[in-house]
Amino acid sequence: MARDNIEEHIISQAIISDYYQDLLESLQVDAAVVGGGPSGLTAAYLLARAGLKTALFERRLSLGGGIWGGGMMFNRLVFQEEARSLFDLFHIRYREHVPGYYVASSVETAAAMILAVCREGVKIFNLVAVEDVVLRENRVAGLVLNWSPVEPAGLHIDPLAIRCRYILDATGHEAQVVKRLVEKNRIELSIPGERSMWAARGERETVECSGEIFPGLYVSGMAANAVAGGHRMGPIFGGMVLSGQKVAQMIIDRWKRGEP
Ligand code: 48F
Repeated sequence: MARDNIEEHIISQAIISDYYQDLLESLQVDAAVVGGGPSGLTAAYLLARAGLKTALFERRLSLGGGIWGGGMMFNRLVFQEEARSLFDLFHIRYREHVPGYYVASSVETAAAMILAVCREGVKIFNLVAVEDVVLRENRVAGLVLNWSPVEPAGLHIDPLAIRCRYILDATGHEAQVVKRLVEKNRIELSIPGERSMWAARGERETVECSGEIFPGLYVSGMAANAVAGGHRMGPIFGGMVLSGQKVAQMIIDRWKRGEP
């Protein structure tokens, strides 16, 4: 193709048709992950790898959530022995700082996890915010979506919705999906938010508290911590990836049993 023969409208056509094909295919999925931080990325990767049709919605431009910032902008993160196999699974390089404490680049961690999720076939929708859930009887049955700039701009624009069998709230300490469900439906569930820092406890609580919180709705990572009132843990990320793994396995087992 000659360089002076590039048609702008064909470029637009390629982008629009490719994106909309993904969007149309994602109107009904098995699993919808809300939030592209470490727990959401881990869960999305494992769900797609197990064969579930999986979509991930992230309201920011880039995926990765709190990974990029490392600790106080030092672009490194730490994880512990229990999480090593997951860092290996994503082909992330690391070194043992002292026995039991592993350190990795936060940039490499984010990049490796994002690439793995893309390559596993997860449909990714960044710049899309989850506003609400779709309800059927006493369970969640879908997500209500809008472009993320709509809400901050105060625009009165109705959302679109998709159907899904299982939803994962991996929105970090805001626990946005659970909060919306509780507020809108006057559900008796208090969301205390995270406690002050205690790394050992926070790491344990995050994994313990990850699971199904309402029929069809799961929480992981800092969202699980916020819902249960667990301690924050700072820039140690083992609990985040282990929490995503735990929830993914719960959903995969249920899906394999053919349960809604
Ligand atoms: O906060 P985030 O990284 O969640 P996480 O997986 O990991 C927490 C750690 O990063 C860190 C930590 C160390 O262990 O404590 O904080 O629990 O990622 C949450 C993502 O969800 C997106 C948000 O932009 C972020 O990238 N998000 C939040 N609300 C919405 C959303 C929403 N309503 N719709 C779509 N995405």
